[in-house]
Amino acid sequence: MLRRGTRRIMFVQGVGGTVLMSGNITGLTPGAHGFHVHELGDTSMGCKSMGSHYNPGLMNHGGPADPFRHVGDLGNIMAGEDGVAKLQESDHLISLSGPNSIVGRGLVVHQNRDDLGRGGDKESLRTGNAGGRVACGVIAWAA
Ligand SMILES: [Cu+2]
Ligand SMILES: [Zn+2]
Repeated sequence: MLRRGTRRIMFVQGVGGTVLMSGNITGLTPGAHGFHVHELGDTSMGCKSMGSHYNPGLMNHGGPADPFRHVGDLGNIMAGEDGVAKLQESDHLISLSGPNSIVGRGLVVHQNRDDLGRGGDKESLRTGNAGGRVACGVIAWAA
C-alpha cells in the first residue's frame, strides 16, 4: 500500500501467483513516471532511505516484460493531464510471500520516465534514469 493523501495502491496475489496492483496516485506531473519496489521500507529520510531497486537476483535493470530484470522493476505509471495515474496492472515476478516478497519494502514513484534499461548508458542498467523520487510508501499488510 502506498499512501500519501489520497494515494493508495493495493497489491493482491492471485491463485497462480500473479500479483494484481490497483489504485490511484494523485498530484503527479502529467506523463510517465518510473514505478519500482525498492529494497527497504525505510522512510527515516523520506523516500531517499528506501535503498536501491529490489533486486534479489542481482540482475541488471529492465522493464516488467523482460525475462531478466530487478524484481522491483514495475515499469512506468502514466499520469493524465489531471495528474492522476490510475493503476490497474499485474506482475508475475513480485510476490507477497517467499523469496521475492515485497512486503515491508518501499514503493517509489519517480520524477521521470523509466527507460527500462534501454537508455544505452550505465545508469540505465541500474535505475532506468528515472530521476528523483516524488512519492513513496511502505508496502504493508492491510485488512
Ligand atoms: Cu525506483
Ligand atoms: Zn530496476
